[in-house]
Amino acid sequence: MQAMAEIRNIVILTGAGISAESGIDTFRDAGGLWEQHRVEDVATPEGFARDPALVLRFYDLRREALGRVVPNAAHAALARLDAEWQPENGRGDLLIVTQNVDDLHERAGAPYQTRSRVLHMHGELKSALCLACGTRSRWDAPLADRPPCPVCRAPMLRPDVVWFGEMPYQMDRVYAALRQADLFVSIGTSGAVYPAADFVRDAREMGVATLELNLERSEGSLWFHESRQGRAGDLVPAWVEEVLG
Ligand code: BJW
Repeated sequence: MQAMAEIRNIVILTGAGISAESGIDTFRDAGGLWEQHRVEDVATPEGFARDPALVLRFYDLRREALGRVVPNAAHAALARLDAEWQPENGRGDLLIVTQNVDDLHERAGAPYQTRSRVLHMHGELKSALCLACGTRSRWDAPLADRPPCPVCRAPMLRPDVVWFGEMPYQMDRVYAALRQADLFVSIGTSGAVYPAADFVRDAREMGVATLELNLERSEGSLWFHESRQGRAGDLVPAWVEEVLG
């Protein structure tokens, strides 16, 4: 692993494991969301076409649950890193790419809309996508009662999240950041879903140092230069302390 002093640009990928200690279910762990629901029913465009009411309710419940959880020590540590790791402080660039649709990275740091260094590649619970006009709108209310789009008024809003078979958001920006990176860190993700699962191999091909922080060894662990096992709430603050030195 590269010496910390040589690291300027950092790309961090987060997954459901970083929000687990806040009380948000992961997908593939025991008792996770995919044990409670069939993926094909709630996380594919085909499932939505078959039974929109089921899918809208699934996401309404998860959006509502966000009001009952708060960011944990891992989100707080990344927010601190984000605040301090700035080119003008003699550090470098930072991009937090999250697969999570929750808003805990934002709530751990500066207020919504001012956060440009957190990228939600799988969309956000607090956003709605209009199937009629394509507008993405900030959204805090239920969608199951088919409210009208704030722009075109068509009652055709869906959760603004990325389902299987759909293209994740802002991939060009992710790959551009990886090309400039000195360090890629993956936190709390199983490495079971692509293209995020490939970032570690993409990074290595570009000569970027790679580090995994996860509760247990993941499907991608063997690809990382270093893999540390433990709870995100312990590992992430310790790693941020190391980096900020
Ligand atoms: C802790 C912890 C604690 C617990 N502390 N850790 C190549 C091969 C095969 C298939 C494909 C392929 N490329 C594409 C595909 C198809 C498909 C795919 O990946 N299928 C797989 C089943 C193999 N991918 C797609 O369709 C994607 N689109 C796409 O590829 O478009 C074409 C394209 C090509 C090239 C470039 C770009 C695009 C779209 C994928 C969309 C995924 N959507 C979901 C739902 C989002 C909305 C929602 O939230 O409902 O995204 S599925 C779900 O999985 C969600 C997550 O973001 C994602 C990843 O899950 P994550 O975060 O890793 O959670 P878990 O539960 O799996 O793991 C949690 C981890 O945390 C575990 O390891 C625990 O140990 C750990 N943990 N507690 C630290 N306290």
